[in-house]
Amino acid sequence: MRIDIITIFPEYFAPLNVSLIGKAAQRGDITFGVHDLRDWTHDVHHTVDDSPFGGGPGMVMKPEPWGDALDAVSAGGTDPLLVIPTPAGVPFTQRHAARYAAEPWLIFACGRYEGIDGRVADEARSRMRVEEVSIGDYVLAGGEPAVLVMAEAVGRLLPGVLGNAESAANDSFGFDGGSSGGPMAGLVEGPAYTRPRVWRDREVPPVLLAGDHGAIARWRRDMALRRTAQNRPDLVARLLAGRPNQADEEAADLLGRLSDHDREVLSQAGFPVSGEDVAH
Ligand code: JD8
Repeated sequence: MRIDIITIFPEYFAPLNVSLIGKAAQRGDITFGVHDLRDWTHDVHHTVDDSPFGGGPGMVMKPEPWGDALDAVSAGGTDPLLVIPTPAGVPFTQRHAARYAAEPWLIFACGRYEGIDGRVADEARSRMRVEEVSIGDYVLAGGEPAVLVMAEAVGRLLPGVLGNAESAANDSFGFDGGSSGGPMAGLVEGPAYTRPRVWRDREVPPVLLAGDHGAIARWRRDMALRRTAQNRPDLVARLLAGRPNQADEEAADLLGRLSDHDREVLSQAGFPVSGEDVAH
């Protein structure tokens, strides 16, 4: 996979040289190109911003450097997917990460200031696929941190990047690009434990030490259901209701995956799954 990043802070991406993603880049599983937007300015101050038409606070990024930068960077191949982080974008999810991981070439455009002149994305759409995404409902000062987040979420799904001990199949939110995700589909994970068996008078749950893998799997799913109910009631509601704009088959599948035992656990966690289901 090739990932190009256009930014006014190229040094922001030094972290891409370390850990999982760094090793993947060294192995050639991912090829990164980090480009300084100012290379496409022509004035002595390398100006990339100007005051907003219509007034208002802050500055807006000028279209010309962006147009020229995207021309140059996208000229290096065919059919890149341009991803523009913005707080106004669609929520970036594990489903996006899986889909992006199947792309041969991603270009990330990092805005700063109040954002990038709106014509840049529109003009880019005339010659390439463009997606505007947000990594969460909080305000960052620019797109760079969002690109670091997405590069890791995508990079770890590439073949060979995760060690064989790890696998994305058990990811929280579980969507590994398969039909509708792994066993943890729609749930967050429960807690994990390692040695020592006792720490500060706190014991590891005995079920994890007894070697009964069926009981361990059951216990882990119960903990995932309880933690999801506690921390992410929105996910449980989605699981139970399957919101209309969700791919029906995914909702139905997620719902279909709920055993009576699961429903009992959710009911005890305060989620009134339909009475008759729980009874029998
Ligand atoms: C790109 C400029 C800053 C945003 C005025 C603060 C993503 N989840 C997210 N939160 N914030 C961003 C994000 C923020 C950005 C840019 C992404 C480019 N800013 C602007 C609008 C309000 N300043 C993001 N993904």
